[in-house]
Amino acid sequence: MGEPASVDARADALTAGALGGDRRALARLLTAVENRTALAEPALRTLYPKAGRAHIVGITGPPGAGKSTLVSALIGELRTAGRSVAVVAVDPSSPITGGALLGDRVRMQAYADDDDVFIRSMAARGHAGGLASTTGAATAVLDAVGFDLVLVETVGTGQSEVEVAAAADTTVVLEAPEMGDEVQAIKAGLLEVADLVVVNKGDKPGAQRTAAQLRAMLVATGGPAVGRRADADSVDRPRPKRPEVLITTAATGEGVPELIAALDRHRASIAGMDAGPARLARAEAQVWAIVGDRLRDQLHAEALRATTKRTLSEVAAHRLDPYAAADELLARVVGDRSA
Ligand SMILES: Nc1nc2c(ncn2[C@@H]2O[C@H](COP(=O)(O)OP(=O)(O)O)[C@@H](O)[C@H]2O)c(=O)[nH]1
Ligand SMILES: [Mg+2]
Repeated sequence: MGEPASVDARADALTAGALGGDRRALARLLTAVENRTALAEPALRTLYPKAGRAHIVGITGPPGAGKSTLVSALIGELRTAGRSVAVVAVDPSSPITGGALLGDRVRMQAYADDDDVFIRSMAARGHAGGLASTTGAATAVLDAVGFDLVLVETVGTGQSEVEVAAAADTTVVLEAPEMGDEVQAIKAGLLEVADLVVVNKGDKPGAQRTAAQLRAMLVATGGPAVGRRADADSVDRPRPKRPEVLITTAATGEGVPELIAALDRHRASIAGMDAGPARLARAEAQVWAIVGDRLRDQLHAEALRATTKRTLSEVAAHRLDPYAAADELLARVVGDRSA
């Protein structure tokens, strides 16, 4: 009988469910946000004002450093302290078939019955340039429904860690001893986004030495500093001081309470910075993504579709440069709106 529920009504139902602790509703909301379906907008409009209380922690580093193991150890320690925690695992491969994630799943089964733990994987694929906004929207949802901490695990092998750093209040860069030259190469880029540097696998020989090297590197470069990133085309993140270098053994939990204390200290150091650089960067990523979506929608709407296509064809044929084309398209939309 009756009409199918409107998008707004369905969004309201899911939002109310998620806020009331219904984990399936929460999962469906996150799917809507990740896929940017029509449900996402009304849901985020309701949820966004309720967010802003959680501590969003990004955990990045090379594959195999022990990020997932550390996340698991952090969950255990946080739960012992009575704090609720959500995890967003950004996996570059498919979220369903990713081998590493399967291992994570098994590991996380321990929390299957704990309502104060929520684990979600998200595919990084297909989000070029949009990872920060998608992650930002997902963490806003988890924040709004009341998790104390939201951990975002992401493989630090390229641009993704910079994007995820934009979505976090505190970014932890994880390293492991004896990871060779490959790590050297990754390090410089990764260290730039670090608020805390953690050498995991403290049980292995070389952990102390790796930590000492990292401290030396951070001293030599003066540590990440405000405005240091040369390619910064978005708001810079705060760099109140050189990142601490800690050692953990995620496999046994050693050093994990100290890591939590360091996370709390970092959080305290940025507290009150409601519109501080990290949050501005996150806001910027989300808003620009929506501005882009809105522009695209308008340019592909009935009235403009044909001219948009023609302009794009002109660029494809090299009769028009992309900048001139962008100006033309913008002028059409702005003209369209002000009419
Ligand atoms: N010896 C040792 N191994 C660890 C430690 N933490 C993680 N590992 C192992 O390192 C491997 C990669 O861990 P994983 O958490 O999947 O790394 P990720 O790719 O960074 O998420 C696994 O075999 C873990 O068991 C640790 O503290 N000590
Ligand atoms: Mg992992």
